[in-house]
Amino acid sequence: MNDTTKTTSAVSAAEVIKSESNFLRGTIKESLADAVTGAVADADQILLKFHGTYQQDDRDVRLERQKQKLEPDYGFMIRARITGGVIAAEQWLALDDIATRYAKDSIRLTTRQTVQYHRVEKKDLKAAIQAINEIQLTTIAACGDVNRNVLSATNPTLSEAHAETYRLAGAISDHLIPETGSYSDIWLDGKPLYGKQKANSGSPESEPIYGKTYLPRKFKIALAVPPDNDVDVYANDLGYVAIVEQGKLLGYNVLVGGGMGMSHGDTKTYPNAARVIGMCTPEQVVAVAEQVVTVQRDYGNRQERKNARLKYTIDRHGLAWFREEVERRLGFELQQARPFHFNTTADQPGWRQDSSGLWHWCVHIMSGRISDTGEQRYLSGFRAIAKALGCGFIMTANQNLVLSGIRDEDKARLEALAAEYGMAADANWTPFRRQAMACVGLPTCALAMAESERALPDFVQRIESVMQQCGLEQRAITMRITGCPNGCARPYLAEIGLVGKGPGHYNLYLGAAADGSRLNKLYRENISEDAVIAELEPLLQRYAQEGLEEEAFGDFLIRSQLIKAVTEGRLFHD
Ligand code: SRM
Ligand code: SF4
Repeated sequence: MNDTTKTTSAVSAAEVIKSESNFLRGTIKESLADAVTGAVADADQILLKFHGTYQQDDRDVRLERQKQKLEPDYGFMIRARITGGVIAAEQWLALDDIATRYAKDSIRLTTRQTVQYHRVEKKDLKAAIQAINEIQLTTIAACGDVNRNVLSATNPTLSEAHAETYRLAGAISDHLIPETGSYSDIWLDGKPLYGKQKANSGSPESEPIYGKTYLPRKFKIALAVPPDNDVDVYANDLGYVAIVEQGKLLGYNVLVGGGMGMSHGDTKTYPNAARVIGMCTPEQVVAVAEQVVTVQRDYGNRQERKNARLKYTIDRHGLAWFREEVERRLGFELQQARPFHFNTTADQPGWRQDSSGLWHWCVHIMSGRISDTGEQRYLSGFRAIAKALGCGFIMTANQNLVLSGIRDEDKARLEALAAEYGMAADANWTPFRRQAMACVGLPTCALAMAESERALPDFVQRIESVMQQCGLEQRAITMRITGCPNGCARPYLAEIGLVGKGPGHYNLYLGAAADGSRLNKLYRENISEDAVIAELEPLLQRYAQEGLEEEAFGDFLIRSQLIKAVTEGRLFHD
């Protein structure tokens, strides 16, 4: 594998590439025009991420192609940027059309409220990205060392606080979107990005917030409205938790330094749950985001990418220093944080009614994979529903889809369509199955060490059957699987976390809080799927016998001292 991010010089190679890229242009245009190969130049692979796309190859056929002396089967992953995951039926239909034309009839809902396409050929990349921009969505800064898609508590229509939170998520996203004109030059034939007055390719071009080397590393923001923590706010570099008292939105507690990524065997890397530093008013939310970003821009590690996330910057300098530095730049102090309480990280199943009387229906989708397979025709089904009902579509951070704004008289029609296309199965799913998540992993992810999305159904079925034997089938236990320790399905915040170590082998983490506020702990290392089940069986049996009413599995493991609590949101490997 090509590793252009390692270097022995003062800054990492990625920093040099950014700095010399002319605001992320590099030689992307030339790479796209080169018809001899399905790949792009090495440096352009780094730069393309800022444009929302990754070069990948099909790892299932990698060895075979090597033997045949063929170049890898290259394809591109494209990630859209969709604040809060909220789109209209027409936009869904267009996303569906893009999948059908360019991405092998498959849409993947991600753990950050957006969609990804896989296996897009280089020759189709520009057309696909253009098509996304034509529906007033974009891909800029969906990946790369910038602020990514901003998460917002699922469904803005649920309350006034949800609506305001969604509005603020959009304001943060717009404020932190890169200014570079390279995106419009490369993908949009010079047309401005949606929402921008003009394409910024003027001279001198500038990035007022980021500067020409952007951030040291990716940056993630989420806004939650208690009691739901459906955005997993503690996993983000910057989190906001709405403080609502007597129906009135007072402001947001500000959390910093969350992140999941670590490397096996490297104790200088670790997952972290974000910590509260104070509270701000709704009017201050965007300014706080800007200054948290600029502190990370100026103090983040630009030598070692593995230690470059905000969590490490904060740990090097201290939380108190970080708060003071942010306040100094803001010119005001944050207020004292207020108490809040989360119940769950899960999406509420089935129908939910908003204050205006409209209905919203959550369809749980295994790993967020939307395609037509056998009798389960999710792609066709959502297409039929979008055409018939014109409802809203909301992607959740749990890789599910909420069909939104349904009138009373359309509920039966929607249910009938869902049944017709084999999409109503989740009505009978156990809470455990509904909450289970896996990252994409093989065959597209270059970093996967073990199966994840493709292993999920089997793990779910086997653990579900143990739970059934113990009489636990109605208990909601979170389980998340990733193919490597980067943590894309946030496994370190799951009561049962499985993290790929090698083919067919996983590290087993246990004991996180069901509300997403406490990390789990490494329990067994490098064990097979059979061994995972064998380890879980006695623990689930004891939970069934000794667990208190309403006590979550993770909490039980800690109370009973089967797992020691992880203090201060940190993970220790002792
Ligand atoms: Fe992720 C890298 C997929 C959410 C932490 N992630 C990747 C790449 C792009 C692999 C690569 O760098 O070559 C994966 C592409 C796989 C593929 O074939 O599509 C990938 N990440 C995903 C998605 C699609 C997983 C999913 O199943 O939904 C999620 C897309 C989110 C989005 O729409 O923006 C996704 N990734 C996350 C999350 C969860 C979150 O943000 O809430 C995390 C943990 C939180 C965090 O950032 O700490 C996450 N992804 C990583 C990391 C580790 C970062 C670190 O600090 O060490 C990497 C590797 C890296 O950046 O070097 C990574
Ligand atoms: Fe790939 Fe690892 Fe992320 Fe899974 S957790 S998608 S294997 S980078």
